[in-house]
Amino acid sequence: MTVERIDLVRVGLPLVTPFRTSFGVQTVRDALLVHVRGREAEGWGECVTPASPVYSEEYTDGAMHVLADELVPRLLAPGRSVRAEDVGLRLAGIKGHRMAKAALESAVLDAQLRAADRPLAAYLGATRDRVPAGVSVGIPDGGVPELLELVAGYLQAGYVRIKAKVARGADVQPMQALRSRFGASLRLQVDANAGYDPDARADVAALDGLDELGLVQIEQPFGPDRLLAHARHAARWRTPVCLDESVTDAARAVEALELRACRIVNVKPGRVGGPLESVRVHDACRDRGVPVWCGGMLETGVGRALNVAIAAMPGFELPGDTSASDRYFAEDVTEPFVLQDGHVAVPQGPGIGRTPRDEPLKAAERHRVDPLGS
Ligand code: OSB
Ligand code: MG
Repeated sequence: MTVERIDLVRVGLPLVTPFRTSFGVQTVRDALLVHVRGREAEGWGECVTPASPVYSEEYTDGAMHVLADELVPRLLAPGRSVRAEDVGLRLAGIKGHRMAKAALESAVLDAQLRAADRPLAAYLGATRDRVPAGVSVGIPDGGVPELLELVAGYLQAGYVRIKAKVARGADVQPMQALRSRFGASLRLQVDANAGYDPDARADVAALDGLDELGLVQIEQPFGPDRLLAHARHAARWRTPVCLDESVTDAARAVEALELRACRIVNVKPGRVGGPLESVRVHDACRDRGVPVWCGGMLETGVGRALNVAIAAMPGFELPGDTSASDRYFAEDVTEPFVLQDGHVAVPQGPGIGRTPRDEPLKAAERHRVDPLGS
């Protein structure tokens, strides 16, 4: 792919429902899109950073800065040619900033595949043309009654499993309420976003209480670096532990599995540094018989298209947070993803198979940077 121009496009999309986790509440998706224009084709990638460094160290202003001042200049120049397969190595001199790197690698990969008229799912070795959709439900301000109502709506819409966010003081009781309202057959899992202390008695008691509820998994109870703490408690629980924040690349996934810190891995292309590292995480887990599923970061249609293609690979044995666009936004920047019979269709067009439309993109645009000054 021969580069001609690149734009970093910051967009703000209001969420249809506020999204509260153990690390705070989001009401707007503050997203950063990377638009690469090459001689042969254009490509899009989404940087999934939140506005503040609350999920990991990364945040959108920082990503914008590191992309504009470090990553883009190392990788691209007008007239220079680049392959997605080389992006990781070429950017390895910059430490961390995986979400920013992932956005760039995704955009280059999209352009490269569009130039070759090849769908991303085929490139990734996907084996499905649609993927089952779960939904991630925040902690509602209205407490248990609002949670029950939200979940009823999602089940009515067809979502095949519910992931509920939990935090100190909003854990066992609301999950028990979901069990009594929707019964033992509800596919229910929880995500703590590292909100618990493995050495605090009250926290461990709450997690032990969740372990009684027949959950599909408990996601990231403790801090990202606490692999041994995860292993210690996972050994006592019957509910499988899944790691999200802890798994920053394929090597870390292998370490977590060898330490028995988890039995399930959440794959997010942003968190692991790109689509190609996501494939390596998938392959490492598959070799070990460990199921993976595709997480989400409230992506617009650009990041969602990547996630849905990734979720179509054979090791993705559990439903992901690959929800339909209307679960997040009244109007997405791309053609929306829709829920059909509990599934979303894997895009079949070249590259990621979705392109931001002019009108909604213009309406959502807040700021634009042209790092090559072209
Ligand atoms: O931990 O999976 C997470 C959203 C933002 C940051 C972290 C997480 C999430 C979600 C939302 O759970 C999943 C989705 O995109 O639907
Ligand atoms: Mg998570």
